[in-house]
Amino acid sequence: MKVLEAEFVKGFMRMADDGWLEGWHERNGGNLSYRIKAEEVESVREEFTPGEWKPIGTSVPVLAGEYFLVTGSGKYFRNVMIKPEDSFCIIELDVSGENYRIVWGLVNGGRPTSELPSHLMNHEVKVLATNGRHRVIYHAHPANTIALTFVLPLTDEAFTRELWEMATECPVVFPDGVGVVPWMVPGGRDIAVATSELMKKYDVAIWAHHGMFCSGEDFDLTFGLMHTVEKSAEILVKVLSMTNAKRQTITPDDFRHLAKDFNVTLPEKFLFEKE
Ligand code: 2HA
Ligand code: ZN
Repeated sequence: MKVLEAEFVKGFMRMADDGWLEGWHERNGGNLSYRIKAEEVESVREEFTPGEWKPIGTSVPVLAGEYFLVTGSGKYFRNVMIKPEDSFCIIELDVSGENYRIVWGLVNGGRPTSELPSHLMNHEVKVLATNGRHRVIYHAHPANTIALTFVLPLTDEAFTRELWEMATECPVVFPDGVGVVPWMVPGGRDIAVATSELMKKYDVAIWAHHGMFCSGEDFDLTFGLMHTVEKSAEILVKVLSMTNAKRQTITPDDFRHLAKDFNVTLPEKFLFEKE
């Protein structure tokens, strides 16, 4: 089968385009990766033309030999639908988990996303934490979430609690909460280490003054997670634009009742009494 005819590739492209349409991918902002299933790799292998091995910039031994769909560095989400083979690629990791090579795509040259270390370190953490269920890592620049990083304390507790309060579905969609990474230089190993540490506990990591990372099992769940967090952030931005004092909200006991009925566990550290 041709790569562009495969369902997993169509799903990847649709998700990228959905993010573009949401306004989360100005210029070359954001990046997306998918850990390809073995049978999916076999279904498109006939089109592979392996390039040179190159260093990843970090070490991900758990992912040795795996294949990933990844957006290209400097490429625009806006172009994924019309120029797919120029905008993303399939990479293969070597047996050490320290090098990759492009086997398909980026036909006009280029390399995988500048955030490849963060993507792969997040994938490695999630393979271990979910027994291989999570396959999608998504990074975008959604404006409301970013705006909140200028006004809320940069703590997991503050962000999780405020986002949960803004929409009843939130504690059900991300019951573990969200993590916050303070401002750091993007693109390197340090921010990748900080993000993947948070991904051991959460499926969402917010990068202060930059954007968000989400992890999930498939394209629908991962896009839906980013969408839910950003919608909640939008509501909080609207509320804070009207007043800095909520007249009423969802209380810690309300959350405990919700948790019981929806069969989720909400960590008590997020259900603190507010001053
Ligand atoms: O340009 O979003 O974080 C891609 C990015 C870098
Ligand atoms: Zn970014």
